[in-house]
Amino acid sequence: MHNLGHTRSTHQRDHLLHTPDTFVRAPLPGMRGGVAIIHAAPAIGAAFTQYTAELEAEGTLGSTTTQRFVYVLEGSADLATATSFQRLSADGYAYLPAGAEHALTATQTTRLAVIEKHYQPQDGIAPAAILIGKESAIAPVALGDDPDLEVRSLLPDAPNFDFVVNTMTYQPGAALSMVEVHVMEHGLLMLEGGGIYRLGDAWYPVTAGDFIWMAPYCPQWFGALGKQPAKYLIYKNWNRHPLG
Ligand code: UGY
Ligand code: MN
Repeated sequence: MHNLGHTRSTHQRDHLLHTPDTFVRAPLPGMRGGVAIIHAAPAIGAAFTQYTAELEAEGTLGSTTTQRFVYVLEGSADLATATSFQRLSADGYAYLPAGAEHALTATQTTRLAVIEKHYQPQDGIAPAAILIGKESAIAPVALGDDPDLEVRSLLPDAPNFDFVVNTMTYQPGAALSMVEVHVMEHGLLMLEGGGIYRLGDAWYPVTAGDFIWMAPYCPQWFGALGKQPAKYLIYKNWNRHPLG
């Protein structure tokens, strides 16, 4: 049955819900053996770029002059830098500061969440070094006093980072305790489960595989539905004065 033009995807002034049925794939400059689905970019008003890279074995990302954060969604990839060589498997991640020479090569069919952002230097603060980690090795912290809503911070909350990436895991029925309205923007990839996301003045059913961009000040709230936890990977700009 044809979908007759229906989709949950929607693009509004202050948010984008990007669902897999609408993903369009194209290679990025320098990428070999793979394609990218660009979810967020300056073209929608975002101050960062987020894409899913789908690589075949031996596929590689192109180089970048900006900071890059990579999270392995599926498969595995070898990360070679000037001083290290490491295999990243599912839920492994790497932060690469601007200018850090590196090559990331898939060892099998692999999907990566990639975030790139121009670094905003801060007087007297040296940029961060390369960081490699595994999401499942990070100790969770309850958000507020809700034991059913766990946050894992994948990057240190330190002034040499101008963004953070966290995972948030909601037990069924758990929800944000407030509608948030804040200056930071978000890139969000649903990893598991689903629920209802309030964005602006609309409430959307969302599920694993969906991407959401939230502009600065986009009213936002999430409640998890179903019988399994809902989990998402979420980017926000951080640690910088709004005047730059
Ligand atoms: O970090 C955050 O702002 C997070 N609580 N936002 C969200 O989940 N939409
Ligand atoms: Mn938020």
